[in-house]
Amino acid sequence: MKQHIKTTCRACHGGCGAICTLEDGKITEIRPDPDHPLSKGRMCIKGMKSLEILYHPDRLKYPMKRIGKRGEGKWERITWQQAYEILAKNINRTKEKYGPESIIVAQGTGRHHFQHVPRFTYTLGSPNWLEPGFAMCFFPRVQACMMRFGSYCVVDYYGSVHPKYILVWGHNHDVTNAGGENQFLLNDVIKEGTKLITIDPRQTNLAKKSELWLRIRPGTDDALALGMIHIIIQEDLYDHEFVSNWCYGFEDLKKRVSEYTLESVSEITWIPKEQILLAARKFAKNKPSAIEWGCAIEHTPNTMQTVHAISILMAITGNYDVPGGWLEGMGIMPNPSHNRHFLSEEMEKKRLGADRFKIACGPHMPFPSASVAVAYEAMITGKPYPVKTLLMFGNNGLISNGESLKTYKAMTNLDFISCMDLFMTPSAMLSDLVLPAASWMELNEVYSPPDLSSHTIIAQKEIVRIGECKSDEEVFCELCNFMGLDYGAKRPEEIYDRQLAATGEKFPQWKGLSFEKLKRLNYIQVPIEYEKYKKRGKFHTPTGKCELFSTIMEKNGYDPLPYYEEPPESPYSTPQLTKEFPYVLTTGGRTINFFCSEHRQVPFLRKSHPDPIVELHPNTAEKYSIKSGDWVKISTLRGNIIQKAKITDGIDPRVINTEYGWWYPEMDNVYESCMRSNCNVLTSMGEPLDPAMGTYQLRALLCSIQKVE
Ligand SMILES: Nc1nc2c(c(=O)[nH]1)N[C@H]1C(S)=C(S)[C@@H](COP(=O)(O)OP(=O)(O)OC[C@H]3O[C@@H](n4cnc5c(=O)[nH]c(N)nc54)[C@H](O)[C@@H]3O)O[C@H]1N2
Ligand SMILES: Nc1nc2c(c(=O)[nH]1)N[C@H]1C(S)=C(S)[C@@H](COP(=O)(O)OP(=O)(O)OC[C@H]3O[C@@H](n4cnc5c(=O)[nH]c(N)nc54)[C@H](O)[C@@H]3O)O[C@H]1N2
Ligand code: SF4
Ligand SMILES: [Mo]
Repeated sequence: MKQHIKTTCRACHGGCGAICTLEDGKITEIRPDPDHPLSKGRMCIKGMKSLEILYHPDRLKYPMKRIGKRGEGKWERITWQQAYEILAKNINRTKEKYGPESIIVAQGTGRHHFQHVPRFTYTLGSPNWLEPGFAMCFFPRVQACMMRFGSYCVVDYYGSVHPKYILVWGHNHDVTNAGGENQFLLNDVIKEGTKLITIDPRQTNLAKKSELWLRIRPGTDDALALGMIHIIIQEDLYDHEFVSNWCYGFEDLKKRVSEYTLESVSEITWIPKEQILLAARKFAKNKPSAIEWGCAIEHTPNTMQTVHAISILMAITGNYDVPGGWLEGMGIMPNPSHNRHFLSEEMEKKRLGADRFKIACGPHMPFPSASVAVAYEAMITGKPYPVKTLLMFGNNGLISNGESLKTYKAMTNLDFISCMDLFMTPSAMLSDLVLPAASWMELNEVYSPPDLSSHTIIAQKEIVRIGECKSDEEVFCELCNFMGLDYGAKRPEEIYDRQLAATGEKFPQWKGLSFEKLKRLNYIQVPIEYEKYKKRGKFHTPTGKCELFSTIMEKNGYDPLPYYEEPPESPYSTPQLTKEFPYVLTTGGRTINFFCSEHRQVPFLRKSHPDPIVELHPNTAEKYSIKSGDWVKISTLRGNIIQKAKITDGIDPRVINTEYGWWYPEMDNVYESCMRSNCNVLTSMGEPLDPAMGTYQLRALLCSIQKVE
């Protein structure tokens, strides 16, 4: 008998509605759900091809312990009971010998278990959970919005009014679809007349669809944003009503941006003056407008101020929480408790990075994590204290952390590493224990999109299970219960029920909501309201205003107003390096086939994108006799890799772009697999780091190229 089960794809950050056909205990088809309120009958290729993930012969199916040398690839199948015994023994040994802070729990980018990792870490007694994104991805944007508006906000694709213009800023949204379903919503509004202005060193498809493409020098986005604010104030294009009634610190801002003249900004960013003027005017004069921003603006040591500057553009143009602008969420569902009460004040202060990066790691911030750069340094040096145990849940740090050679050295120094994943990744290969993780068709979860600004709750459903895989949430519950720790739930569904009960308390129409009920309904929504600050009479900030001058930054010892800082490795800050490394490197620039370091082993996805691609301009290629399809060696001060050339005039002749996330599942040798084409061999986790966030340098570095003969 065939059953058609509605659920939610989570093969990326997003949540597209999917219908899975179940026949004789096997899923035989995945198709888009036409009734889904957000994706409305669309899915991308990764979602559609997820059966190749689910039933892949190389899926990890059982817990396994290492029996050979680290990285040698010799494993023995064990039971979950034995796996929990090994975990408990190593966790307890580390705690007794070095203290709980010596244990690090690492996860990856915004997956289903994101909020459960801090809960698990704090239940173990350690303050140190981390994610290779976080300070490098999304969290700076979240923090900037929290400090400015008291809430995170997203582009409003959801009401009847659409943005007139969207500034697509360091974001390749119709490929990377930050919230998954958003790629479709963006393309819907474009069809209905929304115009784009794209700020990107590469001429992406969105840049081609744009009225204006600003080919920015990597790492100079803060200067451009400050320059645009300056133009908008100077030409009196700002929203007087919003600024005078609702903003704090306008005069200070005005003074600060006066330093950023059109001439100087054009020189810094390599963007012609007339284009900067046009972009500022079009954006400010057309209301409503919005900004779609991506992680490209969060990969330099001046990340926090860059993100601050860009978010100010939304504030002074009065585009906050208006139809077709940036939407403040309805707060439909609270996060699960993080069990933070298990951490003493002293332990909070011990979080790696807490003393330096107050906004990302500070003991008094609402959602702090440990600093990746500080944690990996501690694994090598034992300072400020020894780090001995690394528990990874959906994290392929060898590929996604900066400076892979350093990550490798740090990991090989550890006493114990466990890794829970779908596949035997390079990071899993270096571990002592591997645990099989469930994919999106195999687990129960509640998810509330759009991310952090939500008005929808969606149920993800366990339909099948491969081997003995489990969801990360189940492992957290079971392991803590096995160890006699008070996790606060025997099963993850108890936690979801509590979150959904809180939804029912806030929105009476959903009183009595439970996970079982949500599963039957598939999704629920609440109506969107706009200009909520007017009804409240205030913003949720210390001054009650929209803070152009951030009192939280000031209180923590940082500049309350944004400023530009030249990238630490650049033609201007380190001219002595340009002889050996003449090009500006950027990394990332993702593709639709792969999500971060995933999917290189999925046949359909790999076949249509078999090799890592480095993009360079025809004039640059000609200098080195490089033709399209040639292998190119790319080098920086940290190391070198090879990727295949794509020659395009959609990039500045002085700029090189490498793809991110590459390793070769077909190779047995860990080192070779993760060092040959992984762009993080080129990047840096060293100083300087962003003073507020601890962000390191994944983009805007100097490199050289050479044809591989
Ligand atoms: N140079 C450079 N480096 C970058 C970036 C860049 O643009 N340039 N981007 C950065 C950004 S923005 C981010 S967010 C990080 C991302 O870094 P990560 O999130 O660490 O990404 P991955 O390397 O893909 O590792 C995630 C692993 O989780 C596994 N996985 C998937 N689903 C599950 C699950 O449900 N449970 C478990 N246990 N495992 C699962 C996948 O198979 C994969 O091996 O990388 C950062 N690194
Ligand atoms: N298909 C797919 N989807 C994904 C991912 C994936 O790997 N694959 N990764 C997920 C993750 S973790 C994240 S964070 C998001 C990331 O998604 P995006 O935020 O879109 O990140 P990227 O594609 O790395 O970079 C976006 C654009 O920024 C440009 N860029 C590079 N350097 C600069 C710069 O200095 N300034 C400016 N203004 N632009 C620059 C690049 O050319 C690129 O076109 O996507 C998520 N979704
Ligand atoms: S965009 Fe993301 S959520 Fe949507 S189908 Fe693709 S992978 Fe799945
Ligand atoms: Mo990310």
